Amino acid sequence: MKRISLTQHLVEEQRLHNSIPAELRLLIEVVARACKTISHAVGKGALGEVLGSAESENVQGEVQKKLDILSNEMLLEANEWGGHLAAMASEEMETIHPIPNRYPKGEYLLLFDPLDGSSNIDVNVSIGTIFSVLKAPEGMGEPTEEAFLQPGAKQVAAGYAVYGPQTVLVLTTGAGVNCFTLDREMGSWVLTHRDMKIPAETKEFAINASNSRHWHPPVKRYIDEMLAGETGPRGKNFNMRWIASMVADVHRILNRGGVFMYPADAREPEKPGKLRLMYEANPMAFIVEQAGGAATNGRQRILDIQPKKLHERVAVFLGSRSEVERVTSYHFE
Ligand code: P6P
Repeated sequence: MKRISLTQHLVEEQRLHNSIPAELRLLIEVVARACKTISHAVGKGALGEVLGSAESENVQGEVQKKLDILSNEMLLEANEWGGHLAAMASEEMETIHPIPNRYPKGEYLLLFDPLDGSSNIDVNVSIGTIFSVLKAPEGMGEPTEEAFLQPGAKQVAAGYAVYGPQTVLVLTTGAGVNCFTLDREMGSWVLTHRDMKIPAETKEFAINASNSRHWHPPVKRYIDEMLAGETGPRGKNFNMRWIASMVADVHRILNRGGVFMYPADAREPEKPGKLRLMYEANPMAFIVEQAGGAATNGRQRILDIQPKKLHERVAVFLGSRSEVERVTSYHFE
């Protein structure tokens, strides 16, 4: 079958679904190009003098890796001159980043986790970039943080790159999910998986089991039933995977099914979970739903959550629809 490039795909999507206006297509192509440069930097590893800590902390209070900062700068520089954005927001920056006045401004807001899975960088385990695109509110003057605080259902595009054995880019603009593989010799993104669908049933779950003594009862019940295997209430055996890079776990689930969980737990009752709503949970929830899966915080659809703060956290249950519905139902019993 003749393979097509990201550009040809986006043009065809615009023709078929009228879902990718020219400015959004430019935005996606610019982000995709930035992911290529991040992939190149990540791929150098120790040879690129980019491993290790940057001796600084981000707004999350996490020690930043050099590559966290480098990836963030690559995305800022790639996106600020194009005229397609009003502002950007990143896990690595406390406040929003308005487009500098020397450049034209557009109607989109771009949010990203420039390098997700940082604890895996120095040990050569897959990491990635997650991004989310919103439209700036009508009549917005100077961009404000409030302009970003839209429910995930308002996203016009979302995607992630995985920097692993292959470098892949997974993308949705609301008309299904497509996956592109980086052809390193040509330097181009090639469509390799069209209209991905998550299997409704699965035998695999992903959770950091070292937190199990802190889990709330619905999660404990759900996991214990799976651990009981074929002689237990589920009547089948399950397998577990935890890569500690959300992009890698979600990509596996997109390909072969599964359920990914980062629940709230008893350690910090006021903390609703570890993952961030705006640039981790929302883009992944959009992609997962577009692939026929489901994504909740244990009680409601993630895409329906009204954000209150840019860096707010949320509990995440996402993946094969039947499993997400089951574990969510346990939260109401
Ligand atoms: P833990 C990476 O830091 C991340 O934000 C996600 O990519 C990943 O799923 C999770 O945190 C891993 O968390 O507590 O298992 O290290």
